[in-house]
Formats: sequence, C-alpha cells, structure tokens
Amino acid sequence: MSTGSVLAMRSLELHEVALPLVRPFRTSFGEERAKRAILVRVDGGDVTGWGECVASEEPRYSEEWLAGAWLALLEVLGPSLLAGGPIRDPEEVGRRLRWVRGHRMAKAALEAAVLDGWLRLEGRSLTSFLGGVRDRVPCGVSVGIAPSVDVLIDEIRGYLAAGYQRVKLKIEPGRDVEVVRQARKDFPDTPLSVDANGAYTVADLPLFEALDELDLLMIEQPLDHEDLLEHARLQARLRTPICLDESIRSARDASAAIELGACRVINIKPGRVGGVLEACRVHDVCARDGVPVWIGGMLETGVGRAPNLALAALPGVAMPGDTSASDRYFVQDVTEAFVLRADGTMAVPDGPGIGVEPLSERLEGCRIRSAFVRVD
Ligand code: SMG
Ligand code: MG
Repeated sequence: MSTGSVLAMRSLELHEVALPLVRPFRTSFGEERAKRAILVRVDGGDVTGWGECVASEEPRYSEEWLAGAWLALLEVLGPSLLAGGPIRDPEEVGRRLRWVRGHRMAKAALEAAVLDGWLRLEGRSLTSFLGGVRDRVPCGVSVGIAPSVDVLIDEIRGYLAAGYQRVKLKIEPGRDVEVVRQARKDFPDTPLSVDANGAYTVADLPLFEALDELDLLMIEQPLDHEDLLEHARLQARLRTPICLDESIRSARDASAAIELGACRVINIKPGRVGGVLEACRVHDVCARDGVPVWIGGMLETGVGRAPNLALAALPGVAMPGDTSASDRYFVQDVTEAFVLRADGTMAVPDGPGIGVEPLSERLEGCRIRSAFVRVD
C-alpha cells in the first residue's frame, strides 16, 4: 500500500486525559463518570500523528485496562515501534508489534498515530486510504442503563429529537425485557437494539425468547465473550440476529464466528481488533460472507472518533453505528466537536490523516500525565 512517503519516528509521547461525561454511562459491568484515555503522539518531523487507546479504566470490557496499556505502550510496544526506524508503509506497525501477544487496544493507538502522520505526508485522508465511499454516515446512539424506566424513556426521546437513527439499549439481568418492552411501546417505529456485554448464560433462553418478540434489530453480545458455540446454539433458537462485539478480536475470529453460525451481524471496533487495518480485514471477511457490519464505540474523544467515522464510510457498513456526536459524551471534546446533522448523519473527516487533532489548550486542560517513550 506504500506510495513513497517516509515517516520519521523522532519521538513518541503518551498523554493520559480525563474528560467528564455529560451523564454517567452504565453497562452490565460497571459505570463510568469520566472518560479516561491515552492519546499517543508521534513526532514525524514535518508532521505529527495522533491516535487514541480505548482501554477503559478497569479491565471489565476486555483484559486491557488503561494503566496496563500505559505500561505496555511505554515499555514494550512504543520502544519496539521506534526501534524499527522510519515507517514507509503503515502495515509495518503491525509487523513490528506482532511478537507481543494481545494488547490490541494499545497496538491500535500506535497504528492510528502512525497512519495519521504518514497520511499527512501523503496529503491523503484516512477514509480515502481505507476505501471509504461516503462523505457522511448515519449515526446511532448507545444508551446506558438508567436509574428508572422514565429516565430512560426521556433520554431516548431527547436522542431521537436530535436525529439519531438507531437506539441501542444496554441491558443486564433484572433490567432487560420490561424496560425494552416499554421502549418498544413508546417508540414503535424506532430501530432498537440491545447490548448485554456478555451478562447472560444459555439458562436465560426464556428471556431471549421474550426479547425475540420485540422486533429488535439485533441482540449484541448476549453471552460470554469466549463462548462462540453457545452463541451459535442461541442464534439457532432466535429470529433476531445476534451481533458479536467482545468475541471478535480479529478477522480470523470473524470468519470462525460466521462459519459456526454464532452471529448474523458484527460490531467492528478498531481498538478491539488491534487497529483500523485489521478492522478493514474484518469488514472484508463480513462482506465476503454477506454479514452486515457497523462501527461500534468506546466513548472515544475526537481523536478516536475520527478513525471510527472513516471506517463507517466503508461500503460494507450497513447500519448506523455507535458513532455519536461529541456532545452526547462530553461538555468539551479534546478536538473540535463532532456534530450530528439534523438528518442523523455525521460528516466523515476528509482532511489529511485522521482529519482532526487535539486543540492544545484543551489537551492541557484535561491532561493527567504525560511520558516520552525512549529507545535504549
Ligand atoms: O461510544 O457511544 C459509545 C459507546 C458505545 O455501548 C457502547 N460501547 O459494548 O458496545 C459496547 C460498549 C462498550 C463501552 S465500555 C466503556
Ligand atoms: Mg457492545
């Protein structure tokens, strides 16, 4: 894919940021009140590249967590990347880091930063590089578990008024079918889905059969992330498509899940699969097998939102993603705000690289710590 630009790798910096959320985000595994993230900056001499590591504060969504990712970036992945010298081809990032098992979210942040810098040298946008075919993409919203059904219904009403085209409800045992039934009753025509983050087991079949009656677009990650076989058995009992999120960590996982019949939809997140290039390979596997995909979210700041939007412009992305506007998450984003248009779409950044960068005074305002990656 190289076209000749060479990105110097003069230095690599990590910046941990904390952005207060406009409202707490609660899932079946916990609640977040602020978004903490690691922003990676590559100094490429003439250009700078930025990437975001989406590892959460605690290792609940996946094995990775922020403090662990910080160390992995600082002591292992960052030095390995720098040691290889200048970058001629963004695929080189994956090759240099392949010896390290796992740590996909940390690897994805490095790959994004390198891609951003390298594409700025090329004068080319990430969406054009990846093969995006749309300049704006339809957006959905993921709604956390609310303190009461009334609060949830109000929240949904607000998002629909803003234009969001699909609503995803987080569920957990005890706050599931009744809540979803109420939402379906109040919003009969709204495309609705649910996301359990693996909180159920096969013993909950009656619950899934009840959800199956509610005309949902999909049921996301109902069972444990390691259990593809049980997902296949559950999918065989349901009309509603199962969508896998946590279970899919690579294009190889996607192929296996599809062949097993463990899902009929896949949620693509670049952090979960190790970067946007692997995310494209997941997209390609799904396109080959006729499985619709959409782009998920990890409450990214603008630095991580931009690559998600670039991916959402790919031809096989068939459904609105969890690519919501900055004001759904933050009082103030670290980049210029991403804004939802009244028609429920968002513009795909089309400037060079990821098309956005942290604004320096905002970065200073939300930064908790910084570190330089050194090569011995
Ligand atoms: O970015 O709007 C967003 C959040 C979307 O629901 C969302 N993400 O399992 O899909 C998911 C969750 C994971 C978030 S864990 C912090
Ligand atoms: Mg999910």
